[in-house]
Amino acid sequence: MTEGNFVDYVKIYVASGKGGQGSAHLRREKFVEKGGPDGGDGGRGGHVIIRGNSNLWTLYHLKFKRHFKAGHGEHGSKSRSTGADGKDTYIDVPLGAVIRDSETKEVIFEITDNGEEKIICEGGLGGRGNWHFKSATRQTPRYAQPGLPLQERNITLELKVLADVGLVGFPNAGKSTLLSVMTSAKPKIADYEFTTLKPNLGIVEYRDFQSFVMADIPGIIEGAAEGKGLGYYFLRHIERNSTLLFLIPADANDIRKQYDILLDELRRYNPEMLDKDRLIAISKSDLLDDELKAELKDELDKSLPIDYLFISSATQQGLLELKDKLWEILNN
Ligand SMILES: Nc1nc2c(ncn2[C@@H]2O[C@H](COP(=O)(O)OP(=O)(O)OP(=O)(O)O)[C@@H](O)[C@H]2O)c(=O)[nH]1
Ligand SMILES: [Mg+2]
Repeated sequence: MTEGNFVDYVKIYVASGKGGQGSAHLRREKFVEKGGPDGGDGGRGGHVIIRGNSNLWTLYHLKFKRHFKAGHGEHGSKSRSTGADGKDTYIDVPLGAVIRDSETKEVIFEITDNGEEKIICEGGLGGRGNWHFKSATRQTPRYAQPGLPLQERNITLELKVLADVGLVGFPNAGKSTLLSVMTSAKPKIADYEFTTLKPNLGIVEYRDFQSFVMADIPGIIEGAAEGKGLGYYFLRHIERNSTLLFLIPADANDIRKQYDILLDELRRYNPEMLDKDRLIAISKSDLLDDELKAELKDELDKSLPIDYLFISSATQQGLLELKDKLWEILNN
């Protein structure tokens, strides 16, 4: 079974660090009679900070680590020496991550920019050392402030925007194979239906270091919207894709009919799915010889209502053209 890398929802526990305690040290030196207070301040506890990272596309990296704690501030010490601040903990998230309070479900904030940092739990302030409390009437205060306590909470991270291109097709259409040749993702591929059980994401590198994300989901069959096959549950993963790439194999009996069935399942699942940009790729075109291809082309030019192109993951035929076309659609 393929283990999907497509994680768009995680619950985690975060806790900042406690503030360090202020010191109540009294200076004592051999020949100084009243040394006086010289206790330094405690350090601040570490924050837990959420940071946007444009190289991330899913929350997969957070799936197995559920607890994030920052370091505690160190205590102050003699000679007014301030304790070190606790270490901040960073949680990197993809852009478009929405952070909610798990209990109230309220949105706390959203991360939209690369490098953007927001504190989710503030570290406790360090306590002040005793020398701050020295006054005319109290020359040797023997107390200092404790550090402020840590903050903790359970939060939910959710992705709003996941991928740019979602692959749609019947089982065995070659979706996972296409993902494996266009990206570095390594989904399971096999000559039987429902090889893919969980969605997979890959990053398609485009010219000039630009890229877009492609999502491979389990095959859709007629009746998917009513729960047949695996289609229904996974359709939600392409709900957020801006563009849908329909994959229909060159050896399909009726290409137009397959397209109509797929489209109908999407519509029944959620009519808004039809608002997305669409493109058809005729996969496994290496199965056609030139003559067959010309014949099919004549037919498809008449029967298909939207743009299509011939591709083959096996021979790489049409893949550059496909990239260009997708890029053009995504940037319009
Ligand atoms: N000849 C040829 N065969 C292909 C091509 N692409 C995929 N196949 C074969 O088609 C079969 C199905 O490929 P998959 O990529 O697993 O298909 P899928 O759409 O992901 O299937 P599900 O995960 O079951 O929905 C495999 O045997 C592939 O080797 C191609 O370009 N040419
Ligand atoms: Mg597959």
